Parts: sequence; structure tokens; C-alpha cells
Amino acid sequence: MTRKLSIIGMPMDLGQMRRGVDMGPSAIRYAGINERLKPLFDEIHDWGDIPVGRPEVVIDKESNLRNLDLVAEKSALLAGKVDEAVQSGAFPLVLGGDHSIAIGTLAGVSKHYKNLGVIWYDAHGDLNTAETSPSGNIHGMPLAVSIGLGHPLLTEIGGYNPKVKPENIVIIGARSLDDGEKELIKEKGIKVYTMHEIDRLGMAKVMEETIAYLNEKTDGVHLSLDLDGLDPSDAPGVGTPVIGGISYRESHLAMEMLEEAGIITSAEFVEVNPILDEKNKTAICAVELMGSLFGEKLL
Ligand code: 4U7
Ligand code: MN
Ligand code: MN
Ligand code: MN
Repeated sequence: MTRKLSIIGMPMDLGQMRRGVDMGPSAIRYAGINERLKPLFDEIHDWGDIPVGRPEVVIDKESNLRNLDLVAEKSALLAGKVDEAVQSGAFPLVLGGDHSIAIGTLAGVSKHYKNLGVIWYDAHGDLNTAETSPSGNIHGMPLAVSIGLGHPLLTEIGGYNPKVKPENIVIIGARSLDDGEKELIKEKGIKVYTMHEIDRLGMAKVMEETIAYLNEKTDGVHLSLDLDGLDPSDAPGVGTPVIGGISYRESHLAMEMLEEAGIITSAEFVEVNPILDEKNKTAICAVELMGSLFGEKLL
């Protein structure tokens, strides 16, 4: 079987307040994604960027959500492209953009699976709703939206809902969870490896457990990697950095173990903001992690 990759850029910064994350796809391409992944696939197609634009901020009067209508509209475009990639037999790799783009990615991917699993690699839970959000920023909500919680304009994208079952989700790297998110995690029984478990068990054990847990019940796994899951010393170019994160080496190990297990069927790398970065370090880190995820070996 030919191994095909479709790269889809989603230059959206509407899910949060700091501009610059719309340049994430450019920064990741500049970091050499095509050259790096070329030896690992038979075919790579870069589909370019979905047109998003940078309009004035509009806060929805009723829900208080920032840019709700536009995020919904653009997410539907992304969902269509991702759907097309899966249908063509390619692995969809989406470049963000802020994490609100996961709403569209999951809407495009999940219809192709009965039991999609999701690995949410992030300092945050992204499990807020309009009711629990301290910020009104949609990038703090995509995982809640994926399990069917949130504004209907977001949960209904793609025409079906929910996209993911709570028991098919594993969050890795959490260290900044809001009160409402903590409650939801307990209520829904979502599996979370916080930094405490990563310190205590080690990344190898965390990944072994994650892979075994998802292997049992899923028929595909989406990796949603927020670069702020890593420590800011390794990935400084993110809008909401949190100290005490996953290291560069631990992250490579995680990607290598996922590759070995062969369970990942789609991925996105999000929240790269080159304006806040140091010499494109975060985009370079993203590309290096993709190398490990897709089978680059040290020897
Ligand atoms: B990211 C936050 F309150 N939880 O909802 C919120 F701390 O995609 C941050 O993970 C969300 O980067 C961070 O605004 C979203 C906040
Ligand atoms: Mn996130
Ligand atoms: Mn985050
Ligand atoms: Mn962030």
C-alpha cells in the first residue's frame, strides 16, 4: 500500500487573543516539514492553507464566545478538507493555528471511525464550555466540543455529534486545569496523565498504558499535540505557556512509541506562534517530533 500524507494548514487565530498563531503553518513549513518527512512517505501532498482571514474580533452577545460564528464557519471548511484526505487514503496532518482547529479536524476524521480514540497532548484540558470558561476563548474548549458539550454551532459541525466518547480520550501533560474541567474529567471518567504521573511513572510507562488502553477499544487514534504540552524551555513559541512541562526527550519517546504501536491515524500540531518564539525553535521542535511520529530512526 502506498503511504500517503496530506498536509493541511489551518492559519486560524480566532480561538484566543494573541495574534501570530495564524503564522504557525508558515513557521512549520519554513522549519522544513516537507524535506524532513519526504523519506518517510511514498507521497506527500501539501494542500496549502485554508483561507481564514484576520477580521475584527466579534464577541457573541448571548454566549460571550469570542469569534463564535467565524470559528464555526472556518471549522466546517477544515472538516471538509480533512474528510477528503481520509477518503483519498492519505494520513491527514493538520498544522495550526490555535487549538480551536481541533473542532474541525475531529469533525472531518471521526465519521470514518466507529470508535475514534484521541490523545490530547497538552498542558491544558481544553474541556471548558461557555459556562465554565474563564476566558471565552474557544481554544480552551475543543475537547469538550468533541464529546458534545458546548455551543451547538460548534458541536454540530459535520452534521453529527458527539465526535468522540469520553472513555476513548487520553490527556497527557496536564498541569493547568480549571475547576469546571476537573469536575468534568471526574464526571465523564476521562483518562488523564498529569505531570505528576509523568514524573512518577516515567513517559515510557505512561505511553505503554495509553497505547494498551486505546488499542483495546478504538479503531483509529487522532493525536492532537498542543506545543504547550512541552516545557516552555523547549517550546517557547506558544500563547499560553505553563512551566513544568514535558521535556523534548520525553516527547520524542512518546512519538516513537506511538509509531512503534502503529495506532495513530491522523494528527495535528497546534498553537505554534512564531511571534512569541525564539528563532523558530517551537516550529522546528514540531517538525522533529513529526519525524519521530512517522518513523524516523536514530540508527
Ligand atoms: B490551549 C484556559 F483559563 N483554560 O479556557 C481557558 F487557563 O489550546 C486556557 O490548550 C486554555 O492552549 C488554553 O482559557 C487553550 C485558561
Ligand atoms: Mn490546547
Ligand atoms: Mn494548551
Ligand atoms: Mn495555548
